[in-house]
Amino acid sequence: MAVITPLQKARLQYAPKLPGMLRHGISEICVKEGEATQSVADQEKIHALFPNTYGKPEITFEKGQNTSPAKKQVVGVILSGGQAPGGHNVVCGLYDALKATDSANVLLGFRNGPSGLLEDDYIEFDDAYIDQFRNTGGFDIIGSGRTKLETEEQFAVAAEVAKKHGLTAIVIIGGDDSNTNAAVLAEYFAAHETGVQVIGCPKTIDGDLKNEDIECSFGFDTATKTYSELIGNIERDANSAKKYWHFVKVMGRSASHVALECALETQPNVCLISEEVAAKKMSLSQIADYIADSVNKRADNGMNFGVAIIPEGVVEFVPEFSVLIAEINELLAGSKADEFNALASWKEKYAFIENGLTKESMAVFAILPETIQQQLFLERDPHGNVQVSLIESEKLFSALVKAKLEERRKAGTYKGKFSPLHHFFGYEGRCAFPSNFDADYCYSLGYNAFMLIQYGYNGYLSKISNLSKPAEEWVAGGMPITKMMNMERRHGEDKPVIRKALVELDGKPFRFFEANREAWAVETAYTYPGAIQYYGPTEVCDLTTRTLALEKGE
Ligand code: FBP
Repeated sequence: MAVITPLQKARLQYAPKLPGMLRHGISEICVKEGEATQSVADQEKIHALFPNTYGKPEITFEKGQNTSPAKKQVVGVILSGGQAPGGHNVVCGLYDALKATDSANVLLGFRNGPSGLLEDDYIEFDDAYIDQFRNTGGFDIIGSGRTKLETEEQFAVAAEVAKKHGLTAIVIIGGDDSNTNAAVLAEYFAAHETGVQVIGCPKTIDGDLKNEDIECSFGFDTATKTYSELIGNIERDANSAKKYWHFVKVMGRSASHVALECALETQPNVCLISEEVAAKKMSLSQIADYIADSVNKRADNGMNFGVAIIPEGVVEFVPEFSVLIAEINELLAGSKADEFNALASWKEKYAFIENGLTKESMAVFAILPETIQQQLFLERDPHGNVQVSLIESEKLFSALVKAKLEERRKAGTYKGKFSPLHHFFGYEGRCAFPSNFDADYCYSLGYNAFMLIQYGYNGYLSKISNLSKPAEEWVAGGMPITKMMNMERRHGEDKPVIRKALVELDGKPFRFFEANREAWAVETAYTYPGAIQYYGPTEVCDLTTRTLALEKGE
């Protein structure tokens, strides 16, 4: 029998807060339909691809007589993609609403992501099973996976499985790609008159599934608070020992929302923002100089320590580095990889590389530390491409900075000491106990998803808004997923996809950071957010992110 820690036990008892309008009991929730919607771009193309689910109205729930038709519901739920704190509460909220409506309703959980639906691998939830997972982190309630539901064949299998169980709806808890696929599946089900509805829920710690309708994805709050706690602790250690420069890489795949939020929470000396690197077309050398300037100025003031935050995806945003990666992929395509691997020494391999790269890319390659150079040729994905996300960019930048400082030392402009340490925070935050915000938000998303099902909606994303206010004032409803879509080039084809949100350089969170970073680069302006608090005053326990507060003008 697994040991349950005191915090875990206490969290199992926590009653998540619902939006005020969902607190009256299921029989007193009515729906208000808004205007018909349009996709954010490429309206004609998206309409043509989604003839049955396009243009539907936005939904808001209100207090009033529940007018949904009585119908036994058999709902399937899937957790898709990377873990994000709060996923269990989405399932719990969905289960509670479904059972509160009719105890004969059934919730099935398909195991290990979308593949569970295709393989008909599922469990049927009951109170005893669900109760163990309330307010806990992780996706281990049913597991998650990254199989994509995107082909007609897969949809046909999904329809068969749905028919076998008499499913009335499927809830897909996922990021932008998974919810794009949810929209395509919803359209397929509608076109084939299966009677199965599909509802999505916005998940990802990366924070890149947001738009004018979705204020934030769940998990971002807890993950960034967890990383910020750790970064704050490191800052305090740095400021105590005064001898190390810490280079901290944080997850977030492409977008820098996680890095930016952590910077707003902890006020480090440096934080790179990939979107800015791309906009300014910064080279590796320019980025290294930018960091070295902070190291240099602080050393001039007797502070040979500091903290720099590096977003996971930054190297892909450095134009010259992207070209280098593309050339390496080309250089090792097909049988050329075997030829390269057969070479016995790094010296021979280096000559092969020198021969195959353009002069410009070779110049970029040449300034990389040897460990990173070798990493570029070791870590390949199943298609043979360099796995950029595995590049230890925190080590790359500290090595480049070191080289810059040596040049400055020779020129007599730097006299400090530089001892770098490296960290990568990602998995540490993805399964943390959800903050009260994520526990409440996720439970509400799941509860609300069931209301959308009960009222017969298909192809909608569960939407809870007004999130910077107390939960009582949150607004519950739904938005057609097609509203968030545009056409993008993917694998050589134009595809309808939910537009991914990168950090906006004219947005309030970045602007705030930009206005303060020069001072933070030189001073020691660290802030220490501390651990997530679950019990205590609301101003400590129910804090949302700085990003959300700034976006909302608070
Ligand atoms: P999702 O987009 O599926 O939410 O995953 C986000 C993420 O945590 C990224 O931040 C990270 O780059 C990636 O997953 C890591 O994936 P994996 O766990 O498969 O290594």
